[in-house]
Amino acid sequence: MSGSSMKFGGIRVHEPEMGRPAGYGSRVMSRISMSDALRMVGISKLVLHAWERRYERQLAERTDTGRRYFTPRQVEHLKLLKQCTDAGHRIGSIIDLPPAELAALVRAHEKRASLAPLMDAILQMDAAGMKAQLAAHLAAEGPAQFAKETIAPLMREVGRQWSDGSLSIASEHMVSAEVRTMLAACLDALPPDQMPVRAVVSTMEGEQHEIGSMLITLLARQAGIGALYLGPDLPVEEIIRAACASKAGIICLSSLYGRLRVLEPKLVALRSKLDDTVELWIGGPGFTDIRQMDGVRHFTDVASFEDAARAAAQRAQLTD
Ligand code: B12
Repeated sequence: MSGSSMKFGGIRVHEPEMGRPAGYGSRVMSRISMSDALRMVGISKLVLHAWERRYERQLAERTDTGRRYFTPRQVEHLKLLKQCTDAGHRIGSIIDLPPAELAALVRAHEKRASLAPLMDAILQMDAAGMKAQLAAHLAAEGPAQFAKETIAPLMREVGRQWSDGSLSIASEHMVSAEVRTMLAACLDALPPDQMPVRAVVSTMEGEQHEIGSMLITLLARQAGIGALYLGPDLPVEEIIRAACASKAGIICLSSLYGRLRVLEPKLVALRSKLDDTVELWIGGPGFTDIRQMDGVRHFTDVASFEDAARAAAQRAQLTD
């Protein structure tokens, strides 16, 4: 073989000669031998062949003389496939996913694994252990990260185990109560009074899930919006009354269990009774399939909500 060599992950890889056709996805392709690649990924030749045969995929390249080799990118792809199968995903369900989605699956698995001790405490109804672990997460992560990266995935895991019957309703109630208490304390530590824009946050009548709206209240305050948390399950008239009394420029609603045929007419009624200057922001899984409505801003992710909240706070500061 001619061409130069370089180190990649402790393994010597070969740069092809100038003028050779470059492999897929890279202009200058490095070649990693089959044995080095399998060692780096941690799978056997048998497993690789089984994946390729069963799903009719070529996961490696071939030289002109028919020798199989991998590019660094292909090795990274294989590593992700391996990590996902280790995490319990069937290869058939992930083999066609792009690397970014595989990486997201790996991250979600790592998060679940890191929450395992907390889930054990919850399953065993060990209230003291659960509180201590939640407090440690809050201290290490700070309120916003704690809410987004510990509470949200934790509650999803609670929901998953609750619906497959492995976690009791009592355990779910215990963790929900503690999470509410902790989020309320985070809100107390960040009073909305001096913030430039006022908002109210709630859920519509019939929706008892309130942790999503508490989380949103906290993120809004972190972004500089003076958000008032009204509690869940409010009729349209009460939401309007609260928004007027607190001079809110934004009404923010969360839904986890929304039934669209119930939610949509209520949303239409709410919008029609509000002054045009009042913004209506909605988000959460219950609103996923809601049709687009004039004067209703639907957020499909938390990051865009935070951006919008920061922008609204900045606008208000400029006009002050
Ligand atoms: C705790 C809980 C309860 C508690 C709520 C306690 C409380 N005080 O809040 C109680 C016991 C009351 C309850 C009741 C019910 N629940 Co429940 N519950 C849950 C559970 C386990 C956690 C919910 C939670 O707090 N999540 C925390 C939030 C923060 O997580 P999140 O939704 O992922 O939030 C993220 C985004 O959605 C977003 N977001 C949320 N809101 C907003 C708003 C805006 C503006 C934006 C931008 C973003 C945003 O921000 C978060 C950050 O990532 C979920 C499981 C799950 N997968 O969520 C089931 C779940 C929501 N419940 C469910 C069900 C079916 C019910 C009941 C019908 C059960 C029953 N048979 O009685 C009732 C319905 C009650 C009602 N009418 O509302 C289902 C809903 C399925 C569906 N799609 O319809 C779920 C998904 C469980 C499941 N796997 O089946 N529940």
